[in-house]
Amino acid sequence: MIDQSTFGKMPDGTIVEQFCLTNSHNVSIEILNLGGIIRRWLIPNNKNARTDIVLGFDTVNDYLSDDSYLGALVGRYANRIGQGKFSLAGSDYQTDINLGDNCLHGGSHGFNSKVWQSTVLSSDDNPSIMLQLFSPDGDQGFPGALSVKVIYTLTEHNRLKIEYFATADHTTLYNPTNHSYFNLSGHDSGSVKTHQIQILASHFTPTDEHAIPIGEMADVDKTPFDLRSLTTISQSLDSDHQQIEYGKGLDHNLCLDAYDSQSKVATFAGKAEADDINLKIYTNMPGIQLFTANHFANKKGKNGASYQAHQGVCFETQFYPDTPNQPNFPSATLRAGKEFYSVTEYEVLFKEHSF
Ligand code: FUC
Repeated sequence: MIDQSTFGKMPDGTIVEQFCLTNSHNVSIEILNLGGIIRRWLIPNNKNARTDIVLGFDTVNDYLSDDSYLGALVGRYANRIGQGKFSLAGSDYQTDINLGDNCLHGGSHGFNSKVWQSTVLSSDDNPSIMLQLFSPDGDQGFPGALSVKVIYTLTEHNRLKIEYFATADHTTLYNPTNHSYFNLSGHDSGSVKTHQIQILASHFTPTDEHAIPIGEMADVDKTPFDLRSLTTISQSLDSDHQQIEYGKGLDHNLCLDAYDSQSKVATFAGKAEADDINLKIYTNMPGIQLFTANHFANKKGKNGASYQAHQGVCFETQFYPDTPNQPNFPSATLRAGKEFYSVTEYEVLFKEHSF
């Protein structure tokens, strides 16, 4: 089932629509056509209610004035490009610079801040919507006109399937992701430090102090990035490893060992004994930026919530950061006329409760 309603208005008066996708297990996911933002993700709990497992805001203005990309689709290039410079097919490019000396998440006017064209594809038991956006040649400094499409489907198996499609008229870069912050005890329940994470990655990309990769794919062994078995997040966050000190927490790309979209790449588990809820992630993208909301401080969230550091975790499936300047990283180049496709699925496992 899909309920469509008005969420608010952009400064120029454009209406922002909200689509609430619900399946027969009483799982609901609310998605805005502004930035494809996942605003609420409701899972039935044992208190005769539903837990909202993603951080979000109440108004369009809150989304537009914040720089944390809560729940949003990110593009053209998720994560950083060092100094916003790269060479592609014999030409040099300079993108918009919006974080220090670097380009973050596609520049100042990224896909997260645009109202996408929306179409309901199906409102049955696997409700699905399609969002489309046209990014002109030179948008934020990136080459080629790019047409992008994202399909969100909530399945009967409690998976949110996010499919990304794109084509360009000129060889360009494309690296999309979704920037949801998960907290399995509820968006307003404080720190996720006692949640657990598993990521099937034997390597990570160490960075300089500005989070730009130094080019290495380092072994995770004996580092806070060894999450190959289920690990309590505080173990990594409390480490005095220089990489953790740089970002005041986890803000790193892990290189997935296998990424064929069928195999699970990551698990996020709620607080032991308190939450009987788990998130499993599947993708065909080579990396995951694991980010623990390190800079949050009294951020005014939904329904009067106040978000603090480490109140949510992002699992941003993507190409590695700064790929265009790192010849040994998997390529994010999209050739002119070729079809880009990637898929990420977030599956929530919970005990079914009857209302
Ligand atoms: C993540 C991080 C960044 C940034 C942003 C809001 O993707 O890599 O450091 O703070 O989110």
